[in-house]
Amino acid sequence: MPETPEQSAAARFDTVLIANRGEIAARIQHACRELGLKAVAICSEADREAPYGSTADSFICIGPSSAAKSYLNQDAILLAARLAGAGAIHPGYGFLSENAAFADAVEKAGLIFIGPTASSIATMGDKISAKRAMMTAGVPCVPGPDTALPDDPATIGRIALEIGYPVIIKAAGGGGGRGMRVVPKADVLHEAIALTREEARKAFGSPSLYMEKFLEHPRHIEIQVICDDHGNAVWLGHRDCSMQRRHQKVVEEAPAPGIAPDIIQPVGLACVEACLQIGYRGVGTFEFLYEDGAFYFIEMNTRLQVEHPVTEMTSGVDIVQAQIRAAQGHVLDLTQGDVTCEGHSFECRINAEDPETFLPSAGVVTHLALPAEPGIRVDTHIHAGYKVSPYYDSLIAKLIVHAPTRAEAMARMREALAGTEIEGISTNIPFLRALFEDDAFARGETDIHYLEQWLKLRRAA
Ligand code: MV4
Repeated sequence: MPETPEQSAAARFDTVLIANRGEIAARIQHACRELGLKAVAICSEADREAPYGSTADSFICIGPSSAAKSYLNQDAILLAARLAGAGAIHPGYGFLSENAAFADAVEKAGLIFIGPTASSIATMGDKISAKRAMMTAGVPCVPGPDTALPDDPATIGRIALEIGYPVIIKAAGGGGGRGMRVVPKADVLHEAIALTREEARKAFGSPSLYMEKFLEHPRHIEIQVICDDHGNAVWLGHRDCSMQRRHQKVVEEAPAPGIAPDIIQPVGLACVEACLQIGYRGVGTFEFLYEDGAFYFIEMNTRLQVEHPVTEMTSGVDIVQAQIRAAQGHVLDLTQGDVTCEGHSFECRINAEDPETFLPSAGVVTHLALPAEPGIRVDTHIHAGYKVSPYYDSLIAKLIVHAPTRAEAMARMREALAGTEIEGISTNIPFLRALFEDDAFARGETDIHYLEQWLKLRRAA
């Protein structure tokens, strides 16, 4: 007799090892506790004093401060999971979260990887196979072939002419802004191909490249999905993540301003259809460029993302809990008709960095005050006396606000930023305060280049 979905779910796991650090380790631990699951925290030597270590059911130091020897050490993490009796591993974001070999090793060790299958991760990790899967599923993509560029220069030249200059050359193994080169016109095409191929070979171990139309002033819009193991998938709305510097997002918001529900709706449904076609499980994000009223798929992220809270605020869905429940084998407890978008949400990433040079700033937090008014959420692992380590990402807190309208949410973020005091280290708070006074941003008139241009003008002034 086949098990019902609920029967198969019951036995899957009751203890989760959180293979991450910082704010997301704390966030995942909260979700585990609320689901009645035990949480195992791990740390490197630099994170021995991490506050979420003392609130976890077990806390295991797995290696030295260098991430390569700790948070990226697959064997050490699997050993810790075995020692602590964990039945599942949550990878968070970064580190091993999109490593297909790790997802495979977790499953081979008899544990559940809280994420999609290794095969889904591998398909989306190869940006050409990802694009092919999306085109097959009817997701709108950037003009250009869903196959690798051949070696023959004449054929490459014809492909570029057919797309129309400017084009962009991207490495199949790249993503997130790595391994790409814009080609403005034909006379520099072959040089650009040769350089990008060599970089790709070195950085990703594969010379495979593809070509797209280069969009000059798009916005970065993404769609959040959640899927179960039983053929159910929903999209939870969209976010605008255009406010970025050097491919690092700084401010995110939901919903994306100025995008009418009826133009995003078919895109969201196409994402859901793609999930069903590829047998996707858990949470995922479809990244799009949006220009002149049209959406163009660029990449899919197969992990929980830093900016998931803005979608939690507008949809009311706890995305981390939903992700863990999907990994347990539960049937998704919401249908597309249940999903709503209420009000507006912003997230500011608070980084320990010099506000002018953007160099990481390590040291002890000597004073900390955080806002706690209604409509304000702070996701952080730091406290007064916390030592910010130079070893890892500089993200130390996320300030998240929710209000009925975008203008009210902006005002609430100004209040939240005014109520945030961090001393002892430098942070980007002064810069975020200035950004939330910017008129064009307030009007929603930004694209992926806006922040870098704004910084340039500010420096010149
Ligand atoms: C593009 C593009 C313009 N046209 N593709 C950068 C990150 C990676 N996810 C894809 N990226 C881009 N792909 C085409 N066909 C411009 C970018 C891009 C970008 C995209 C999203 C957010 C910020 C960006 C900053 C610079 C370039």
